[in-house]
Formats: sequence, structure tokens, C-alpha cells
Amino acid sequence: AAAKTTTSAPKAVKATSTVDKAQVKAFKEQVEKHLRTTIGTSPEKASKLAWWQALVATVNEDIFGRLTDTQQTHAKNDTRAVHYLSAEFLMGRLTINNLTNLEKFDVAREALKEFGLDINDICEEEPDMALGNGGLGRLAACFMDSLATCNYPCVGYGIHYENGLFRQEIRAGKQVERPDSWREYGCPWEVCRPESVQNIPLGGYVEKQTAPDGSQCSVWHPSSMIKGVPWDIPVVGYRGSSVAILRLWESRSTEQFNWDVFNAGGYVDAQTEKSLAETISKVLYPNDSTEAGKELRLTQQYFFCACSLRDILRRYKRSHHNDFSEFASKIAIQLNDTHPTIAIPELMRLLIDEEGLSYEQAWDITSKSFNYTNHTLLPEALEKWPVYIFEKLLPRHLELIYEINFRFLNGPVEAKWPGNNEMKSKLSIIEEGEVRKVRMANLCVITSEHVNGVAKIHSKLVKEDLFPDYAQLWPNKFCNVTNGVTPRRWILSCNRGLAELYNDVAGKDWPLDLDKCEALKKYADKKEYQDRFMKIKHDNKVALAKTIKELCGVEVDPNALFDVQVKRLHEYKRQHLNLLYIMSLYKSLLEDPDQDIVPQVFIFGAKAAPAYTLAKDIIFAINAVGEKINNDLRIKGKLKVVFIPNYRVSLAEKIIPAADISEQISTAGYEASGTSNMKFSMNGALTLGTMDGANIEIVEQAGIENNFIFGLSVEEVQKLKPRYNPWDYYNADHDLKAVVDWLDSDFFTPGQPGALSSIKSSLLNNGDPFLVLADFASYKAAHQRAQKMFKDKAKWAKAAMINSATMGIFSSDRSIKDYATNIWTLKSQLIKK
Ligand code: CBF
Repeated sequence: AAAKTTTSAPKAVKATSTVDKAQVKAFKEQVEKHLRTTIGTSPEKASKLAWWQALVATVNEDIFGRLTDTQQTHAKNDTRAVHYLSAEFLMGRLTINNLTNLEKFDVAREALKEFGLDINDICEEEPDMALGNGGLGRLAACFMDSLATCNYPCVGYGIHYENGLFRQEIRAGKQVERPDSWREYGCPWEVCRPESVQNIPLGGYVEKQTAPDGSQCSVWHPSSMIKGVPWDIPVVGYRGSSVAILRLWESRSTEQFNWDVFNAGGYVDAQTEKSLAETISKVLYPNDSTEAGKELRLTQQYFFCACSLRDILRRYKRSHHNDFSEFASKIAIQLNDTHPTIAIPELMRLLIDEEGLSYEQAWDITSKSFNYTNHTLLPEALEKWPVYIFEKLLPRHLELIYEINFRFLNGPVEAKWPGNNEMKSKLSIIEEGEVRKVRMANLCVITSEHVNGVAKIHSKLVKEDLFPDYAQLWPNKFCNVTNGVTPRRWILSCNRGLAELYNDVAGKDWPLDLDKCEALKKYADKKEYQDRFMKIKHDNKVALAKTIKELCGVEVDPNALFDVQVKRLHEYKRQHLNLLYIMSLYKSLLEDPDQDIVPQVFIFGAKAAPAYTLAKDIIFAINAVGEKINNDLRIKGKLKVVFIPNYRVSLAEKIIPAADISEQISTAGYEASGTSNMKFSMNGALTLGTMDGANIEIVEQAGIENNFIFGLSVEEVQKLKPRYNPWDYYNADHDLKAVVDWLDSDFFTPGQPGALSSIKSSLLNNGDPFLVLADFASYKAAHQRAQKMFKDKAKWAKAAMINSATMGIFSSDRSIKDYATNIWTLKSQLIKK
């Protein structure tokens, strides 16, 4: 509606005339050259895919030159560097982001236009690089962008999964998983580096040997070798800064093909070894914040850590030979959650068994090199590996873990709590029990110099609730680095209208210093700017409405309030709380169809882990309720519910700029930080959320009066939990009871009564572990406040602008600078051209 009442015309969104004609011409020629000489086709015959490939080849000319400059500068200066070990990097698409960071987007758009092509259309050809599950993997991708932009020497290390996170299809309302073969036809951004291949030992047994001086040593006789093949993906920093490397390891057999078996007639068996080795990097485990606990998963973790450490050692030895005294001053290693923990005993093993250092020397280096980021408090996500799996796959590593544990328990623990066996068993790396287990988080905390959480509240809980005894031993080890997101992707690339507004009010450097956006605040009361801001939002909503029509077949009105919850599906994120509210709103509309409410569109996007049945049931319920509501003429289109299938980074880039409300409704204390909450606020959505994770810091910046905060606080959740009885809430609230009971009927699933009952059952019979019913009334009240504010266009626009303008601290550049200063002691390096 705001858009329709616009009086002063907003500035044009980027005038074509500002683009340099000579640059456009040169770019056009380059694209055509690549189309002919790299791709082997002509403009007349080229498919969209071929155009995209030619575009990438053009961009790569720029990138690889800068990459070489970056690497030469770092090698020449022998700089300290950080090595970011992460099992996930959720990169999404790279084309628009790279063009933006090279400041070539406008030139490229104009050049393609001269061929009669729309750049956005061409870039739809690019598959998402979905090598991650959600927040943790996307954080790693934002961090790579910031490391490159801020010129920090770094390498990101991960796994070159053949299949990324599954592609989600929705059939008859239900999630169906399909493989995501993102590089089936090759990925033009990556380069294979055969000169840096590694061979990784696995399995076998450890033999004790007596050295000539009488000391005992261990010799590992592995049973197999896996080849690690590195693929490099250059990550371009903004505006000509450095180009960072993301190095992803692909597993292959050391023997391509077993000729002896083949010659003996075993045609199929001859392939077996090859396919077993290749299984390691075949597929990303689709679990978010829950542990897979599978042997293959540990093998994946070990495989990429072992390859990466060899790579780190190789580079270090190039300038320091076999003198390891400077190792810890040159190398910082960041463990992105516990997934790469096995790197700790692997570095110990490499230094002792292969480089000949003593245990003490190796420990000194190792314990100064590692740092650990915790991303969740959920007990099921804290990795514990059965000792028997270690015995089978990594017997020498197990031996080293026992040694680390022995020295820790009999050293610092005994000194602090003499004779206290209870404390020893609590802090031990080994969990005793029927199945003995290795507690990976304990190994991380014992070894690392720094342990950080990812938002203030989360870091406090990590220190006080998760590791309180370790905090007594080492209070200074624990710190906080609040997460951030890159403004290059999450404003500049995905919301060009808003970027243009910021250029006008804050100057063109805001993508490098997001605090500059604060300049918009002083215009937040001015109608002209409110209108311009809301027109940008409206245009984004029109574009999203089109996407929704294409993907879901549902017509939505861009003038309605767009209320969005997009994230992984998990009970603690409480999509079912949102659903219960929608049902209650629908019920009230059926009771009084003429009531004066703001038309609303509830938009969901979420993937559920394939084995998480209740999460899949919630997806089905959202679709079933949506189907009914969207087709109910009685409510006159006042309410729509859409579930956008296959939520991923490239969809987030379309959805987030179009949101009015950002649903961040986790049970307080469960969402470590959240990062979509930051992206939504930056793009002018108001948060409807709990005091959890980074929501708390968002509200600190943007003001509680500009957001809709509800629900129990962390302390209240902790207090209520032991005596919580969901039936009390169910029995006391008529509306709540009615909607929960509705789940048992076949109203939303004609002919299938009980199809949605598992949700009711989890809320009542299973004790409602995430306090959905306890927060329902307060959630409903927050929605009513939002409704009321949305009717006051000026007030809403002002709040949206203040949210967007005050998100400076959530730039991932700030997070990376915090890590560099407080954890890595790392200096940025200007790149010589
Ligand atoms: O820190 C990044 C994100 O990580 C998670 O996604 C995770 O996988 N543990 C958390 O759930 C998020 O809260 C957090 O923002």
C-alpha cells in the first residue's frame, strides 16, 4: 500500500548511463571470445548454459590474476595465516557475488543486454554450491568473503562433496529428498591441483617397538590408503582486495583400478576398492545441529583434516624446513565446531611419528595452534564417537587421545581438585559406560587456546552451563565472537534498490564499513525517504510474488504483510508455533470473515533431516493447512500460506529482501546465534522473535520498540522446564486447545484423520520439549502488535529503516576482525599487484 501512496518519485535504481561504455564493449568482446574459443559455440547457437560458462570464463580472467598476486605476496612476506577447518561451506552461487565484488556487475549486465540477454536469467543457470546444511556452513562462506575482503592471509579447508545437501521436492505436501549433483557437468569456478595431492592412511593396527635407547614407541600399520585430491575455489574480496582460497578435498582410490583382480576375471570386484575410497567425499550428511554418528562421517572428518594438515605442513616446511619452532607463530587453525576435532591428534601424530618431535614439543605446538568455535548447546549435537570405531579406523589417534587425557587428568585437574575422581570422570575425554566414547568437545576445549560461542548469550551459556568446570580451570580461555554476515551478498548483490539508497545517503563505502548505514537513521522520519524505502520493499515483494507463483502456484498480493520463516526445520526453531498461530488466525477469520485485519502471507522454507520424522510431519502440516486456507473463499484472500520448496541460498537472496516480518521464534537458550535474523533486519524486516541468540543483540541495536519481542527468557525457560506441564496451558486457553485439537481431525487432511496428530502428541504426550504451548499466548500478542503497527505505514517504515540502518555490527567483517584481533593475532596484508 505504501508503494501506491508514494508521492515523491524514488531515484532510479542505477542509471545505465553511469556504466562506462568502453568497459562494456571490452567485456562484451571478452564474453564473445570465451563463447567461441573456450566453450566452442557462437552467439547464434549458444544455450543459456553456454553463455553462463562464457561469463564465468571472463570473470575468471580477473580472479586468477589476483589470486596469483595474493599468493605471491603472502609467500614473500612469510605471513602468519589462519586455516579455517570446516566440514561445511555453503557457498551458494558465485557469479553475481564475484561480479559485485569485482565491481563489474553493471558492466556485465549491460554487456549481456547488448546480446539481448538478461544477466539474472543467465545466472539462474548456475547450480547452488550447497556444501552445507544451514547456519554453520553459510557462516563459513560469509567468513571466507570477509577474510578476503579484509586481506587476511587464510585458507579455508573442507570436503569436495560430490553431492551437496539434498534437493527437496514437495509431493502431495510431503518432503521427498533427491540427490544434488551440483557439478555433474563440471564447475567452472574450481581448479584441480594435482601437484598437491595427499595420501591418507586409514585402519590397521599399532605395533609397540622398543627403540635402541630402551624407550617405547608406536608404529602404525594402516590397512589402506586414500588419495586426497584438492580442488581450489577462489573467493574474491570486495573491491580489488585479496583473493582467498577455499581448498576442498575429494577422496579417490590410490589405485584407480585393480588390474590383478580384473585379469583374474573379477570385473566387478576390480572396482570395489575404488568405489569405497570415493564414498568418503560422496555426500554431505544432511543433519543440522544433530549428530549422524556414523563411521563414514568420522572417516570424512579425518580425511579432510589429514589432507589439510599435510597441506599446512608442506607450506610451512617450504620456508622453515624441518624447524618447527615457529610453527605456532605462523599457523592458526580454527575448528568450526567439533567436526574437525580429529585434526588435533592428527597434528600430534604427524609431529611425533613423521617429524620426530617429542610428545612435549608436539603438544606445545598443537595447543598453541588450535582454537574452537562452539555453535550449539543441543546435547545431541555434541559429538561423541564410540571407542570401538576409533580402534578400527584410527588406532594410533586413539592412543594419542588417551595420552592427552592421561596428562590432563593427572596434571591440571589433579592440581585443582586433588583426589577428586568425580571431577576427573566429568572432565575426561573418555566417557565410561557400556559403550566407551570419545567426547570430541572435551578434546577441543582441553587443547584450544580459545573457545568461543557465536553470540553474547550463547557464549555465556557455553562458559557457565556447558563447560563450567573447564571455565574454573581456564577462565580466560572462553570468549565471544558474535556472528556476522557479508553485506556484499546480503545487501549489495541481493537488494540493489536498497544498495542504491545507501549509496545516496551513506556514500559508496558502506559495503566495507556497514556502520556507515547508520546515516539512514536521520531520514527515518522523513516521508520522502520512507516512501522510497517502502517502494524498494514493495518492488522486492512483487518479484517474490512472481517466484511464489512459479514455484508454488499460489497468487499472493504484494500489498499484504509478508511474514517469513525460512531456516532448517527443527522443533527448537518452532515452525509449529507459527503454524498454530496461523490456524488460530484462520479460525477467527472463519468466525468473523469481515473483521478488519491486515492481509497476510505466511511464507515458509525449510528442509528437514531425512530421518527426522516429526520435522517432516511439520512440513506436511504446513502444506496441508496452507492448501486449505489458500482455497477457502470465505476468508476473501486475507490469509495465504506458502511453503517454498528447496529452500537454499539462491532462494534466500530473493526471499529476504521481500520480508516485512522475520520470524525468529526459537525457545530461548536453544538458537546459538542465528544469522538469517541479521540478514532480514539489514533488509528492513522487523523481527518477531524471542530473546534468544543474536536476536538480543539485534534488538539492542535497533530498539525493542521497533521489533516484536515475546516469550520466555533464557532464565524463565530454565526455571520452568523442570516443572513444565503443557496440559496446564492447553486446558487454560480455549483458543489454543481448539487449534491443537484441530490437528486430530481430518479438517486439513480430508479422508485422513490423524494425519497431523503426531504434532499434537509431541506437544502433549511427549511433554512439549520446546515449550511451544507456554509461549503461544505471548506469541499471539506479538502478532497483534505487529498487525497494529503495519496499519500505521509511517511508523512501520520508520521501524524498518531503523532496523536496516543499525545492523553495522553484524557485518562478518566485524566478526572476522574480532577473531583476528582476539583469537588469531593476525594482521591484514595489502596485496602487491
Ligand atoms: O554459528 C552459526 C550457526 O550455527 C548453527 O546453525 C549450527 O549449526 N549449530 C546454529 O544452530 C545457529 O544458531 C548459528 O547461527
